[in-house]
Amino acid sequence: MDGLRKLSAKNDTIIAPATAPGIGAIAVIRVSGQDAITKCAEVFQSIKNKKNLNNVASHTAHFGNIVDGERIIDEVLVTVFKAPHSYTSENTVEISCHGSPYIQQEIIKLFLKKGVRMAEAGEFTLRAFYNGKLDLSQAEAVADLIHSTSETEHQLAIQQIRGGFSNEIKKLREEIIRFASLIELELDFSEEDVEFADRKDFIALISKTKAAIQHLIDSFSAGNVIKNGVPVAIVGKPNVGKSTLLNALLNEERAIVSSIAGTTRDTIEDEINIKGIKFRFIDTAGIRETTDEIESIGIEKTFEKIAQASIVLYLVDPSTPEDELASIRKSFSEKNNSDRRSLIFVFNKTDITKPSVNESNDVLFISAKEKTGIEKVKNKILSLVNLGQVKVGDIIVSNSRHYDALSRAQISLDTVLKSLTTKMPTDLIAIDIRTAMHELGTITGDVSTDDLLESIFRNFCIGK
Ligand SMILES: Nc1nc2c(ncn2[C@@H]2O[C@H](COP(=O)(O)OP(=O)(O)OP(=O)(O)O)[C@@H](O)[C@H]2O)c(=O)[nH]1
Ligand SMILES: [Mg+2]
Repeated sequence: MDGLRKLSAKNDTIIAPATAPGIGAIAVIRVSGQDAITKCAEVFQSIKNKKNLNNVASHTAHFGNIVDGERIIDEVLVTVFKAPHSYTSENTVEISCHGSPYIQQEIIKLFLKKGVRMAEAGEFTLRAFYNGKLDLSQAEAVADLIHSTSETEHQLAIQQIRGGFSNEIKKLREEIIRFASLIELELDFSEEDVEFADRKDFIALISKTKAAIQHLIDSFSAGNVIKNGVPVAIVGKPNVGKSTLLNALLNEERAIVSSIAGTTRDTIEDEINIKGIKFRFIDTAGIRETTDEIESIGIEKTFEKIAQASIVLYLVDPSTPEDELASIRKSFSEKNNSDRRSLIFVFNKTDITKPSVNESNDVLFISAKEKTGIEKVKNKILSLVNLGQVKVGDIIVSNSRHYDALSRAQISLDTVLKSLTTKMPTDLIAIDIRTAMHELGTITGDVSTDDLLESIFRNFCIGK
C-alpha cells in the first residue's frame, strides 16, 4: 500500500464493493471522489423519467439501469450523496445492484474504464479522516464495529465512534497545551527569570491530568477482555473428556471425541458469547508422558496455552484424590506467582462415579457427556471475569495502540511532575511536556505519520 496517503491526497475518484464478496440478494458498490456523480451519470439511465444524476438533490435514491453503451448490465438503485454530506465528505454514489459477483465485476470494470480507480483497503475511511469527518480513534472504532461479535464489544465500538473517548483525550491534551504555552512563554523570557504561572497550580493540573490518564489506562484490562475475549484453556489428562466439554460448551460437535487416549493432538479454539462477554475456549492435548512425537508437540502447546489463558479449566477423573488437586494447585501458584490466572477443577464423568471430594469454590462436578453442570461452568467463568468498576457508558480503552500511547504520555507526565517538585529548569520540563502532548495527539490523529496511518488502515476491508 505504498503511498496510500499520496493516492488519497490526489483527490481522485475511487470505487470498491462495500458488501462482502460472494453471492447475495443485493450488493453495494461505493464510488467516492469529485467525479463520482458525473461518472455515474454517464452510465446510469433512469428507467421512468430520464432523470440526470447530475441534477438530482443530495440524499436521494434513483432507480435505473447501469449501461455500457447499448448493453444493460443491471437494474440498480443509485443513492447520491453530495459533498460534504457523505461518509468521506466527498461526492459519493452507492450503487445497489443484484448480488452477483459477475455483475459487480462488470459494473466496477465500467467505472475503471472511465478512469475511476480501485480503492485501497480502508481508503474511504482514510478520506473521511483526512476530511475531518472522523478522528483517528473514531476511524479505528469503525473497524472494531465491523468486527464486533458481542454486545459489549459492539457498545464499546459505538461509543468510540460517537467520540466519547476522543473528546476525553482532546480535553486532556488541551489542558496540557495550556500548561505548555505558559512554559514556552517562560522560556522566551528566560533571561528575565520570570514565572508566569504558579508552580503549585502546575503541579495540581498535571496531577489531575495524570489521574484521568491513569483511569483510562486502568480501563484497558476490561477493554481488552471485551475486545479479544477471555481465553479459557481446557486441560487435563488424556481421555478425561476435554473435547466433550468443549463441544458441550459450544453446543456443537467441534472436536473429535473418542475413547482412545491421545485423541486431541493439536489445540482447537472456538468462541462463544456468554451474557454479552466473549470467551475463547481452547481444547488441548491431554497431558501425559509420551514417546509419540506429534502428541508431545501437542502437549508442549498445551503448556503454552495454559500460559496464555486467563482461566484454566482443569478436568479430572472423579477418582482424583484431594492431595492430587493440592499438588496441582501448588505447581500452578509456583509457575504463575505474579498473575491472576484462575484455576478451576472440573470433575467430569460424575454420571459414572461420585467424586471423593466435595464441590467448592474452585471444584465443580459435571458430566460433559450428559451435559449436566455446563451452566454451572459458564456461570463460574463469568463470575471470574473482572471488568473492575466498569459501567455501561464508561469510557474504556480497548485498543492497544491507545493504551501504549497513554502509558508513554503518563511516563512523561511523571517526569514533568518530578521536575516541577524538584524545581528543575523550565527547558527540561518543556521537553517532557511536549512528549506527553505528542503521545496524546497520536491517539486522535492530531499528530500522525504515514507509517502510523498505513498500519491502521491496512487492516481495514476494501470498500470501507
Ligand atoms: N460417562 C461419561 N463419559 C464421558 C464423559 N465425557 C467424556 N466421556 C467419554 O470419554 C471419552 C474421552 O472423551 P474426550 O472428550 O475425547 O476426552 P479428551 O480429554 O478430549 O481426550 P484426549 O483428546 O485424548 O486427551 C469418550 O469416549 C467420551 O465419550 C462424561 O461426562 N461421562
Ligand atoms: Mg480431546
